Amino acid sequence: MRLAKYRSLVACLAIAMLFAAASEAQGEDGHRLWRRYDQLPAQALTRYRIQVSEIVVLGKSATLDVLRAELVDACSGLLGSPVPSADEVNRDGAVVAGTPLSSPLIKSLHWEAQLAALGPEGFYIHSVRLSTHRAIVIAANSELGALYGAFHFLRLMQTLQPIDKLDVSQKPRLQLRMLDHWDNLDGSVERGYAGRSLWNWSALPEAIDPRLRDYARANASIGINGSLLNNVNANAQILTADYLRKVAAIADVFRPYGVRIFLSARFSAPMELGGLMTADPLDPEVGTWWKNKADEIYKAVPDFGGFVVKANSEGQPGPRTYNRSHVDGANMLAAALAPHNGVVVWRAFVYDVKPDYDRAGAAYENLQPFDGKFAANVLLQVKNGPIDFQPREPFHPLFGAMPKTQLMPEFQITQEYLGFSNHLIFLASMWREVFDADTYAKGPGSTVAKVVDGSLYSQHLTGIAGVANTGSDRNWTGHHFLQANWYAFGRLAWNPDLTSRQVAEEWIKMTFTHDPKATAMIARIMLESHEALVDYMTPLGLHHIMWGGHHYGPAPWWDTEPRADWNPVYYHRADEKGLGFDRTATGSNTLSQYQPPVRDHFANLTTCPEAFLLWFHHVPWDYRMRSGRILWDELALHYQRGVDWVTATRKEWDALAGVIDPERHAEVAKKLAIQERDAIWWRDAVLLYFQSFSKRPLPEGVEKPAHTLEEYKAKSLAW
Ligand code: GCV
Repeated sequence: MRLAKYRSLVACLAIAMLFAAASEAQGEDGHRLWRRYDQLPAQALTRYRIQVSEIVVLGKSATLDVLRAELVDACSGLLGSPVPSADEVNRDGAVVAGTPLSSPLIKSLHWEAQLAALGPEGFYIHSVRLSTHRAIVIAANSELGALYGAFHFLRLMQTLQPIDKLDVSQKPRLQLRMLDHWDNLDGSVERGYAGRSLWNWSALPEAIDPRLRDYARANASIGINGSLLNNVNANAQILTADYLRKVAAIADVFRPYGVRIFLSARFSAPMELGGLMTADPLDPEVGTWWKNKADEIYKAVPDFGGFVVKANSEGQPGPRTYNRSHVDGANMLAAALAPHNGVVVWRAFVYDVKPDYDRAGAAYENLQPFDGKFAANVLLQVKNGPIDFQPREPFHPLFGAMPKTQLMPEFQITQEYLGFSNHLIFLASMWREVFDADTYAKGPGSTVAKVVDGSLYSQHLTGIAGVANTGSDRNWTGHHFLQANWYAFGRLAWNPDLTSRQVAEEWIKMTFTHDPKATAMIARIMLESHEALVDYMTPLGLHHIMWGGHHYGPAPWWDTEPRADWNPVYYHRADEKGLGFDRTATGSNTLSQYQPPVRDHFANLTTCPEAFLLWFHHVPWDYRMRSGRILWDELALHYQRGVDWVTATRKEWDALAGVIDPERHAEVAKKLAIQERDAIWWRDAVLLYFQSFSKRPLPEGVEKPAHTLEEYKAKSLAW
């Protein structure tokens, strides 16, 4: 007892010193993400200080240590006074966290029934009395579950929720929630706009960058439990013994936070590394090579998650190189990983050029015939839409067409086609559209969310991947607001039913401000941002009209890429008659890949949502839209509306000076200026170009372009 008191006194002093040092040292550079544990507003402090007085995390393990430290640091910071760690419940306001195994206090509560339903990662938070004292208990079946519970509890405080009568049970809806890093071994990041790779390969395994821990901690705080370290355009070197030592060092840092490592496997690795003459998946030597490689990996990284494979896509090798099928390839790798409980994430992003083909139908054609053929530890990873992470796409037809296959959506958090890290856009709204889309695969209500969370077809293994937007930039994502997309991805992966508003408001309060007016204004900006970006980039179902290669800025005229389907002209099909890609029965008919109610809905011009009009139809310039305006006028007004939104947002943001700290305020303001410049560029360049087909004047209310079409065509990235 005395020892316990002494320890808690020492802990108090240490925290007080830490706390003083921290508040001095913190600059507002965004590095702390949404885990800013600064003192909460006065109105919350009084009650929270009574409700939270000490932290009781019993037991010792890497995860329990992390859990204890997080609760102590966070509560001390949020309450503005030291909250000590204790070995027993000494007073009212104890926060007790752990599992029945790690904590006799939790075991004594006999919560077997409550915990039974929570699975390995869920948590139960309940206000109770322990040894006559009021306490909040965060209990779980695993230490990781308790850590997730602790982060949830902290989120409640950070967002000023009541914590007096807690009774919260949660478990993730999707099992594998992973960030995919398209990081190359030379430190560059494919489609990365926030600096270099976070993994410093040349310094590993000896030197561990503290950011690795920060990264794992941020992920754990939003429930992300997997990280693909290397680009899917893979370099086989990652599988060499040298690199596996480096990978193991990263895994050691991530492990306490429950983040498991995945690697992109280059399909031809048995030839490149093993000296085999072939990588044919049905060749026994090849199978053995992968089996041995899997064994070697699991020796170095016992909790390795598995392989992600981009096969026979954009020049990557794959089973089809040897006249074998995707199933042959995926199942061969699955067999190598199965003894270790590893999984294969096989990507459905496969598209071969054929005469008259429509890229939007390619993944379905390549993969759908294999429904029901993949091994039990294979997940088929399907991009949200059928083309490639456009500002808006209809949902991918595969979600409604593979009932016997474990499907896993792939979202892109990094903004390859969405203005890099220069444009403020909150992607939760876009992802909600995808989750909520009804595939009709098993009648009405068969939403994408229900397909991928396993509830529609009792899918055994579930998951979701987001292509990361993180990098070595101090603020992680290159733009303070784009941290919200990392946050939103994790939150929606945990619970795909959360509303965009809920996620936005949580994030704002944790990251920027508790000021109600400012929160409301920022939330509105975030919630409107996706529609606005679609307006100034690709309204009414237009898609892929960006510059070739880098995909930044408008270039609807672009037609010099070696593949037809990398050129904007392939997608918009503008001519003197009209605009858009006919994917109905009179055109490519890839609309037939959707279930009949969806197909009919999109095929009929009167029911097709205007947001997808030009995705599915080639529409005359003078077609009457629902507004009564003709297509050309409506299109032009969408572009103008997008620009107007950015202009208005800049003003609103300026008005928040004084509410937001000056450093982040100024940095966001600079990015908004770029966004406005780009929105104008988009409007003017695209409208001038399409005007050369429509031959119609700009409608009233649309500003005249400042340059000629030729000047826009000649423009490089630096305008
Ligand atoms: C990693 C698009 C991107 C590529 C990316 C590819 C993929 O084509 O432009 O950079 O490659 O998608 O998802 O594999």
